[in-house]
Amino acid sequence: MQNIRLSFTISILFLFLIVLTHPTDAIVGAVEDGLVAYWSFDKDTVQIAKQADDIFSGLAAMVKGDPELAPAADCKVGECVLLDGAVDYFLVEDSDPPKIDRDWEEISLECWVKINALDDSWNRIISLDDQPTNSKVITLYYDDDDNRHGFFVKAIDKATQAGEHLIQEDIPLEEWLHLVGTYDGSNVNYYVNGKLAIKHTVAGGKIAKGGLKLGIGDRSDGCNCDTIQGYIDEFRIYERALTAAEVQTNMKAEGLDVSPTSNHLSVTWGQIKARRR
Ligand SMILES: [Ca+2]
Ligand SMILES: [Ca+2]
Ligand SMILES: [Ca+2]
Repeated sequence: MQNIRLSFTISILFLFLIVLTHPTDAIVGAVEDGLVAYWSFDKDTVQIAKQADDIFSGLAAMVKGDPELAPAADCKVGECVLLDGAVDYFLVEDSDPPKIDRDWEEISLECWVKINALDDSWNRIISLDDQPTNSKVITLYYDDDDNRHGFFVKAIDKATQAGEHLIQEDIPLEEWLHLVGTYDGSNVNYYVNGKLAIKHTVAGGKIAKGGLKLGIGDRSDGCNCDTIQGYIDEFRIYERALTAAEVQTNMKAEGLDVSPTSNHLSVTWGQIKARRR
């Protein structure tokens, strides 16, 4: 009896050891504090002729044009989407209660992108805006004509001055770039591959609600004038300015935080299962 009890105890200890040393600990999860929505563009979240689902809060991005669901081998984390520069983009209108058309005291936009080719002026990778009014703009964008890329912020009468506040060169082509733009009501930071690439000030305060929509791959009103040719993966939007350290964490992230303190275990365990398929 003593022996059975001892071996039982040892088995339990081994089980604990296995759990503690399990490789899931090695998966870096993206920051969840302030996260509003997250499009992984993994295949189980995309109906390519219809919509792509945000797996964090359930927003739907409606498909416009004919983007493709790209295989994991061509993407950064799981599958992603490929836009051809003609019409293709995703439109997020909103939900009830609103998650997009609301006051943004602070904001961060984050994604992986691989641009295949340049074409004329403004191209919007991600754009939160009130087009066609155009009084509020938050966008990760690039501009071939003027050889620029960066994080553009316009809050009513204060705006980024493209000629001085952005990186004055074309966005690199045919390589995956991790881009993050953060705005805290005055400071605008643009990170490329985990490093602060340029910063400037737009003392515009909050981005106020009213007509705000989200475009992934074009302006929110789908002008077909700011489309991109390339891949987008792992798009996250936050209601606060991420820190430099958090930007680096997110660059290494595959999915969301799986730590026991996470409030979203159901989502994250689902993702782990998805990753192991
Ligand atoms: Ca993905
Ligand atoms: Ca197209
Ligand atoms: Ca150029």
